[in-house]
Order: sequence, then C-alpha cells, then structure tokens
Amino acid sequence: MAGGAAASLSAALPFAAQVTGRITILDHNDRPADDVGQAVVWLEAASAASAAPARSEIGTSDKEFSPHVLVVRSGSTVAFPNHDPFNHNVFSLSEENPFDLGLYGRGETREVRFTRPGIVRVYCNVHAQMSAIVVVRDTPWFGQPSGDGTFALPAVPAGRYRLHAWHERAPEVTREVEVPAEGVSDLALELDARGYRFTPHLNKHGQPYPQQGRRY
Ligand SMILES: [Cu+2]
Repeated sequence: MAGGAAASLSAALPFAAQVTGRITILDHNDRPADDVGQAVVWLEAASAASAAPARSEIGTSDKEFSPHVLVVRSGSTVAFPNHDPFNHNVFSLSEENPFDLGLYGRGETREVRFTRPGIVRVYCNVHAQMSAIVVVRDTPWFGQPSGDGTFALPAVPAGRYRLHAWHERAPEVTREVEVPAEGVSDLALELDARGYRFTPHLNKHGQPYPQQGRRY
C-alpha cells in the first residue's frame, strides 16, 4: 500500500477507461451464491491516487442495517440514521476504526469518519442480529457488483493494478491486471464461500449477547 505523499493521477484522467468483469461466488453445495451483490471489488495501484473522501449512509430499519455492505474511500464519513421506533447502539470493535455511537432513537443520526483502511465490522449493542460491514479502501477505484455479479469500475487510468474481490463469507481473491488506454472487459473472478462458518459476534464489551429477554 502506498502512503504518504500521494501523487495525484488526475493528470492521467483523459486516458481513463472502464474495467468491467463478473464475480461469481461458489456457496455451499457448489451452488452460486445469491448475494453476490454484497461483494466488493477494487483496484490497487503501485502509486497512490488522490480522491476526495465522500459522505455515505447506512440506515437502520426493522432491526437491519441498509446497505449491509458499504465500500468507501478512507477519510470518508458514514452517517447512521435510526429509522426504527426504538433505540439502537451502533458500534465497532475493529482495530482500524473502533467507535461507539451510544444509544439513540428514531429520527436521530450519528456519524463516524473512517480514517484508516480496513474491513470494519459494525454491530448494534442492543440487537445481536444486526450487522454491517464498511470496507474502507485507499484507492478511488472500487465498487460492488450488481445482483448478477457484473461490475464496472469507471475512470481507471491506464497502468498496472492488482484487482481484489472480497465477500464476507469468502477469502479475498486477487489478480494482476494490465489496463490499456481502451480499458479492460470481461474479467472473471471466482470467490469460494464453501468453507464459511457462521460465528456469533460479541457485544461492545466483548461479551456474548444475552440469550433471553431481548431488549427493544
Ligand atoms: Cu439495534
């Protein structure tokens, strides 16, 4: 990962092209996963490229985070508006971007700035079933596939990259990609989720959630 003095590649943008492809995920019983749209793809370049951090949102409705997976540029701010008529407590124990937004109710929004790259697992301290993932990347070329697995990364300057594909149930897959001025299409990547096993996460105190007497 390049860091420090980030050289701007904006001068190369007139030559930027599109990189497209398709991701498939092999799930249990060797079937293709139906949630391939929750995967993330990104291009890693040898030199850092500057891009403005953005503002994004993960809302809570019916005790679910939406979207479930979000990819952002490092330095970006994510708001967590609560649309439910009861309290949530959004938190992360991640090494890169730990936070605890505390309890807050309907109509309230609290936000977090994700400063360091990482795969940040986000939970609610009240509702054990709630989970989201913020994939924070140090590159401007990232995206998520459509429901059929196809993806398109626009405005990629010609050059040599490492293409990464990730999904929460599968080990990350990478491959080297040479992007010519006219772009690249039809890249195929397969993720293998067959070895995935669900393990319950802990609450913000590092303790198991209560099994009974679930609070609202
Ligand atoms: Cu909650």
